[in-house]
Amino acid sequence: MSDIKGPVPDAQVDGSSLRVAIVHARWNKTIIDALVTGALKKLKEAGVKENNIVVESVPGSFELPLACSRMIAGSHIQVASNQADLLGGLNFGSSSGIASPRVPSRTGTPAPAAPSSNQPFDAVIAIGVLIKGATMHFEYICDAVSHSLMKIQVDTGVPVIFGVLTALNDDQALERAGLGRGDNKGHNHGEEWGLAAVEMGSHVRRWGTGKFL
Ligand code: RBF
Repeated sequence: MSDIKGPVPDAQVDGSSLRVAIVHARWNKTIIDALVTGALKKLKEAGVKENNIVVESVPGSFELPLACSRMIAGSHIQVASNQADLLGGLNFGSSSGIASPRVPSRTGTPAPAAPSSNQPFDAVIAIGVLIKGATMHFEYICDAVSHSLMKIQVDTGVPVIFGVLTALNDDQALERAGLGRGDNKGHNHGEEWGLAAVEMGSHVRRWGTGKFL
């Protein structure tokens, strides 16, 4: 029987011009590693360049919202400081008082490829694995993290992909990372998160220029 769950893939996703961050928790690391691998696989298949992918980690899922928020802000600061460095490298001063940008020599070594940090993140994938324990921790963290991640994407306009498994037991989590212990290995949802990042990053760029299908 075919699986009716999950999105119908958008055949047009092209990530070749996108910059994407993954931030993952380190609780339940085996499952996390599989999910991150799945997300990376689909990002690369969709054309996202290796040097346009940043991977960071935090202790647990509770730390994911702050990490996403600061990484989005930091990527804008990175762009601004790169632009300032670039302008600083141009000599606009002249003895006549007339600004004259220095023309780079044609005989010198070719300019290096533009650094990937010259654009802010188009999407951030937040990956965590929360597994219910004996206390109320699970409920509080799931609630706080899911609401905060949604708020960050709406407030910043940068897609934040919800890559947080909220499982009632180990097997549920393992199966959602394609690591099921029984006959059913399940499916690695990290793959959908990678594709969702590319699709949403592309949409938001296009919508930002006032272009609609
Ligand atoms: N972090 C996770 O990412 N997944 C978990 O299943 C998880 N369970 C936790 C259970 C308890 C009792 C505690 C105290 C923390 C847990 N954390 C978990 C860590 C949490 O997200 C966070 O890193 C810490 O609370 C420090 O802020």
